[in-house]
Amino acid sequence: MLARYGASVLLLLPNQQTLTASVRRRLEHITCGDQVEFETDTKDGEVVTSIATRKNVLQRADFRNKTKTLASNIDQIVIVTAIKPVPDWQLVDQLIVAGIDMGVEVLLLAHKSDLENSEDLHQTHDYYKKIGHKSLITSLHDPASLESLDNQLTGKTNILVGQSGMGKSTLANYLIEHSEIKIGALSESSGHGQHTTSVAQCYPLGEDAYLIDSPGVRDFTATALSANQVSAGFLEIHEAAARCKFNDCRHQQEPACAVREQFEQGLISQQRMDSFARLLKQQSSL
Ligand SMILES: Nc1nc2c(ncn2[C@@H]2O[C@H](COP(=O)(O)OP(=O)(O)OP(=O)(O)O)[C@@H](O)[C@H]2O)c(=O)[nH]1
Ligand SMILES: [Mg+2]
Repeated sequence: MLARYGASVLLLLPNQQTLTASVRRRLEHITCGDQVEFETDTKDGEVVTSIATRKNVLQRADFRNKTKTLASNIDQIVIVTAIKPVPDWQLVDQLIVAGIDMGVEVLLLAHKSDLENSEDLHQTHDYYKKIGHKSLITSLHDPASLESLDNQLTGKTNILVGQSGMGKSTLANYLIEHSEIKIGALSESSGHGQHTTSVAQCYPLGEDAYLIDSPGVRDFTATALSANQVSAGFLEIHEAAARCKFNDCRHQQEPACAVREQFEQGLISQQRMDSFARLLKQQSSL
């Protein structure tokens, strides 16, 4: 029989039922989102026997530069931001780059819009929208916004990603009826999230739709990407770069650089220029 691998030993069946199973030892690299085949063994119960070829994997490099796989077979990366904890836009850009490189859809959320000063957050989202990204303003206190979000997730395997404490599990909890996902309170003193979610977990979300809740990340280093792959993930920079005089322009001091021209005209933000430069540097040192 076929199923999706949820987490630990939970299988999600096409009829949206779940099943616990063990995994054949030689399949130790099974990951959240995998399409698996399983059979019923009279002694061991349900046993996963094979993993289908993955359409894609979301991977990151850990602090030792070892590749860690977060999830597989993703259609859409949903990047959750809020005004609290303070958003790390470089992390957002890294996740966008990873999503574009994987060829999946990217959706940005300006979540907790009920919080004070969320206008600042919305302004940054307006910039991302202007350059061509999908962005939604959501709040737990605004059911219509969550319905709009739900509509964006239909028929896809979605993964919620972002910093700890942004509200990923809260959103997942709302979206998945009867879910028992653990939700943590923001620690009062630091305002940082508590990394409540410790492993990625996949949940059924209606017909042929899934939602993967992932643990919060502090930084996200994609596995080795070329300068071109990084550039392709910055839509506005990539678009302008096509008009630079030099093919290998790094948009620093080179003459006739279309990217710097756009920056000087205020069409590309300082934040994105800095983020782009830092990411290029980071990738070249991997
Ligand atoms: N004001 C407000 N608070 C929210 C909203 N959504 C979530 N929160 C709160 O944000 C805090 C963190 O929520 P979580 O869902 O645990 O965050 P997370 O992103 O899953 O965190 P990790 O699992 O650590 O990655 C909780 O106290 C939630 O109640 C919202 O729309 N508005
Ligand atoms: Mg969580």
